[in-house]
Amino acid sequence: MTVRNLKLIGNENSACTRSVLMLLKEKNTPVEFVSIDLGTGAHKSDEHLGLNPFGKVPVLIHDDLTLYESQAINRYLEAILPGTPLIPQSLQDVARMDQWLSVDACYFTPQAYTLVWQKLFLPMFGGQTDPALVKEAEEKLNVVYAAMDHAIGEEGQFLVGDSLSLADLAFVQYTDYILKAQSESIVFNYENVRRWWYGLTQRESYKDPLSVIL
Ligand SMILES: N[C@@H](CCC(=O)N[C@@H](CS)C(=O)NCC(=O)O)C(=O)O
Repeated sequence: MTVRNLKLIGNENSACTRSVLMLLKEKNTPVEFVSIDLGTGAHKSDEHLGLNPFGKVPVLIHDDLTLYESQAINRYLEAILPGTPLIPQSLQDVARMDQWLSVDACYFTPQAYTLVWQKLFLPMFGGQTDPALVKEAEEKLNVVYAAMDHAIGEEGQFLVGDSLSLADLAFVQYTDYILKAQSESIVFNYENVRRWWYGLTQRESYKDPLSVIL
């Protein structure tokens, strides 16, 4: 079964958008893509706020469904698309995956966003990095990466079980930005996280997520 008429509204450089594109690439599913210019504030227009009242990307439109929040989008796409499953089989592993998705939403992405904004983007817009905010975010992210290191384990390649799941997709893109923001020590302090990262970066879905765009 091929699923057509998927439309994704996002930005090519947005971590949350890329997480969805990565899933689509894992499923070899093409998508119509509408690029929103975050620099000009197009995501705060009345038109976009009508799709996502929080003024963020990405947004998925499929038939009658308009859906925001990248992890909700990924779960929906996982449910409707054929291909290798990205949800584990055992109930215990599903519970572990859900735990990591919650860690992502509560402890990881908000801190990663602060760190990346402060170190990478604010200076581009002429602002000044606040070292105290960076320090706090790095300390909190250290706790997350230490927990991830433990979950991956000495032989492991993935956060849950022995195959890629939605949990891995939730952490890849902001890890990329954390590395670009030159906070690599908080990622690479951890041997198992380092192996996890290098494994994921070998995947076509990481190397070329934009190739699913029609
Ligand atoms: N929890 C949301 C976060 C969405 C989000 O923060 N998107 C960013 C791009 S990664 C955005 O739209 N930033 C623009 C802004 O905050 O003004 C998700 O996973 O979709």
